[in-house]
Amino acid sequence: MNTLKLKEWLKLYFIMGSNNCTKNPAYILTEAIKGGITLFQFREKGDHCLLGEHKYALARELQSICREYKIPFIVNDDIDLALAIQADGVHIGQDDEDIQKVRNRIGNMLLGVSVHSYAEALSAMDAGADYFGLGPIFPTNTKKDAKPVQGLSFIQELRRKRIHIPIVGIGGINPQNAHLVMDAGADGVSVITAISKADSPYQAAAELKLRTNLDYQ
Ligand code: TZP
Ligand code: MG
Repeated sequence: MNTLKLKEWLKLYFIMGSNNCTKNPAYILTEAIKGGITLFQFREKGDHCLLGEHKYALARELQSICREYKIPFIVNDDIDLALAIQADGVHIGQDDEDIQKVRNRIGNMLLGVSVHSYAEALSAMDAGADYFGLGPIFPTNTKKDAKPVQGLSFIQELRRKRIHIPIVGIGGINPQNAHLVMDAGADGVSVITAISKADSPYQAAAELKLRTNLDYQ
């Protein structure tokens, strides 16, 4: 897909599942969109997550909100779900289905891959990844099996090694530190709790938007 358009989509990348919310997920997503998020990932996993038809129903509900506001809707891990509801893309990690197989299954849909080393980055690119998720950049309590904190250095390393594929940072990102992620060479920031658990998801998204756009002015 068009790289410039993809980079626009990745600027403020909001991720959420029902267990990341203290308020209604549809309300949070709508507020986040009004605040300026540019892409949404449905990530229904971990303790007390929805399964089966309940997961499917929430996916459809959130997807229809994204469609109304023309925000791309990406599904984490669950390729069957993504295909069943014709999502705009999928995001997978290194422990999920083989990247090349996923690419073959999803055709032209957007494919994001989490990478933690230069070697993983090269093979994900070869297998057809459209963008990388790099993290955790800062400490986070949201992902129980997160790898050690990488800080900003891995983003800088990939850029130094002339990896030009779009990159989003993830993990512990908030309005105060988001600009550091952009300065390190990322195209966008991904956040869960900074928006999903904010008193005002609208305001949290708007503040993040302001910070991530600074370097483009
Ligand atoms: N992958 C690496 S860290 C993380 C994921 C899914 C969790 C990010 O959540 P938060 O709340 O934005 O720190
Ligand atoms: Mg995964």
